[in-house]
Amino acid sequence: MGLLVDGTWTNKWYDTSANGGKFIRSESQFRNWITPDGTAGPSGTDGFAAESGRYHLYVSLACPWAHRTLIFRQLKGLADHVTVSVVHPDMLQDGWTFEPDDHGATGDHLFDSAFAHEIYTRADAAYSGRVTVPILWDKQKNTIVSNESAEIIRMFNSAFNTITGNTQDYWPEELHDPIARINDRIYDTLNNGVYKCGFSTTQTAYDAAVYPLFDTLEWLEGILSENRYLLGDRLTEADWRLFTTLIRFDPVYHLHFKCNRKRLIDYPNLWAYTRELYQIPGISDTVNMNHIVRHYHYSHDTINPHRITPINPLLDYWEPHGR
Ligand SMILES: N[C@@H](CCC(=O)N[C@@H](CS)C(=O)NCC(=O)O)C(=O)O
Repeated sequence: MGLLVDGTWTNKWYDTSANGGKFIRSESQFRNWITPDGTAGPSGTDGFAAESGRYHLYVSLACPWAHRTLIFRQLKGLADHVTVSVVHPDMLQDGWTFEPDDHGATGDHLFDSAFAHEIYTRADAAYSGRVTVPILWDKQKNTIVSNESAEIIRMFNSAFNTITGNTQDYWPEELHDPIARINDRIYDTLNNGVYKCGFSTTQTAYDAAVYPLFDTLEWLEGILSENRYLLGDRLTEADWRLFTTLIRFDPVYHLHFKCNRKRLIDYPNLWAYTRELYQIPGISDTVNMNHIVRHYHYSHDTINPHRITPINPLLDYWEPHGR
């Protein structure tokens, strides 16, 4: 596990000692946007027009942030337009690697690189920072468009609509404010909250993360007892951002990250809602439990030094959801 410093790979894990044992996620640095005509988006520069076959996604099937982008690629009919490479689930001293496996790791289809950090230095030879997935690559400009999943899903939501004919909108104008509000709480206490629990290195930091996490789950259980989806009858990006954390909750976060006050299946509405989203056509293909369970338990040796991968709880995601 490590990061790039001035373009050189350095094997260093997150240093929590400066922050009272708290895990603080760094900001993504590549923030350009694909737009229908190549004009600049809310950040970054112009020149990234939506075109079939031009862009490539680098993902880990284990990673909840990368998972969002795969879901939007699926939902928005982009599978024939945006190509994908999948990293190996074990993230060790070299970071993410392109070692293929029998469970979905593909190698690097574009450059046959050994390591994901090579993709970052290809875009910026002096890059300093973490080497994270997802990475959205532009084959034409030979650079990274974006490494921020929250923004990649917004691009996928609308930039390619005229190419695909798919106008399904998961970020509808009239719901921008309520979606942003619910995303903020879910990001802080749940999507990132599970990491804050798991990566904390003091009791105080863990306590500060774990109670708000379960308060949020209780709150969401209440919302979903009245609403079909988070914002009412309409499925939005907020649901998909929540889904990638929920699907990992019982197999990984409950045990490995010590989020163990309750399991997902102890919340009848959240559990049925997770199954409903899982059963939407194309979504189950984006969920790879082998990579999910393997990655966390095998990679984080500060949490699980013997790298023993536990057996999975028996969960039936295909059980009728009744919603
Ligand atoms: N803000 C980024 C976060 C991505 C992220 O942290 N990905 C994790 C995998 S789940 C990663 O690649 N971590 C490697 C590292 O931190 O060194 C996003 O949402 O795209």
